[in-house]
Amino acid sequence: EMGPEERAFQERIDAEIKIEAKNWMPDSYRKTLIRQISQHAHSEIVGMLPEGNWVTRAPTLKRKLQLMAKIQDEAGHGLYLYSAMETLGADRDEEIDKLHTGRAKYSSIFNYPTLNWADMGAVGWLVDGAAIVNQVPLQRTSYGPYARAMIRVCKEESFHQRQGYEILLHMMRHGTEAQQEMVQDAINRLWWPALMMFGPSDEHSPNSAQSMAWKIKRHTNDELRQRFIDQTIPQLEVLGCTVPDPDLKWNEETGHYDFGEIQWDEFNRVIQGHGPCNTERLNARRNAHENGAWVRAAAVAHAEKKQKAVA
Ligand code: FAQ
Repeated sequence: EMGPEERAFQERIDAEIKIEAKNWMPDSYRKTLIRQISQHAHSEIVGMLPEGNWVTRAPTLKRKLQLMAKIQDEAGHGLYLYSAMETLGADRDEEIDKLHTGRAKYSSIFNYPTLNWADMGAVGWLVDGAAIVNQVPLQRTSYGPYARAMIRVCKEESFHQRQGYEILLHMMRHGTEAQQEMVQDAINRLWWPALMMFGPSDEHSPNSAQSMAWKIKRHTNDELRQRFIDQTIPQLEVLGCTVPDPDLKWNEETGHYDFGEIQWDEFNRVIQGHGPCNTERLNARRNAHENGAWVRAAAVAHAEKKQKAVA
């Protein structure tokens, strides 16, 4: 049985009115949002690492500038998301500590290595492409601060997706045979992990039903995965590449692509901390945090000094 506060809350959601930080909300709605937004923020921050690997080896000055701009955008996304999370009463330091001690999740995709320059194209095209498909509906998520953060994030993700695709198109159209092979190799390695970004299949997604009822999520994991595949395959064909899935086939009847079975064992291993780069990623984050301690201390000292000068 819903109490009067909870009924008013659900009526607001049903009427498509955003929930704001000061509104009453069920504890479990707050917890779910803190979980999802913090994981999303951590993903943006950890997601800088696979690309950071290529900043010093970008093939031209322009490519380097584009890559640095993209990585800086991701830092910005992480920061807006941590701020949105704080409006729910969560503590940023505590949540970041959960990441650093392996108690918080972040997207599985960032636990795979980036082995050649084509990976920078494939990450932009496939990983940011998947992120957009997931995040466009989040612009209409029921919690106001999260929805508003997503508007700018989506604009920037579309630039990322386009720059990634352009890297691959350039390598396919103007590259040597070896460079064209690098593109296909990057797609072969990243295709299945990109599909896993949408999360477990609907029947194994414990959070979906409640998150849909609260309109935190607007579509199920499988719906968004299908949407991503349907819009990505035509782009793959323009590149002249293939995906490593012998079962991928256009289905005239459903109007969608059929595709093969995802290796859920691999997905579960990766989110439990045993993917190819989990240890490396967390070590890099912890080191960055420790090495940045003096910056945080200096910022606090500066703020205190300024406050004293005013008083
Ligand atoms: N990786 O019941 P569900 C980016 C967890 S884009 C790791 O279906 P839910 C941009 C899930 O948390 C990537 N864990 O869960 C970029 C839950 O665990 P918990 C970030 C995953 O929340 C591009 C459990 O499995 N985007 O960073 C994954 O309803 C390039 C059961 O799953 C977002 O986070 C996974 N792939 O649906 C940056 C988008 N999938 O907490 C740099 C916002 C599921 O119960 C470079 N998040 N899990 O222990 C969402 O839309 C949702 O949270 C889902 C999962 C769809 C990810």
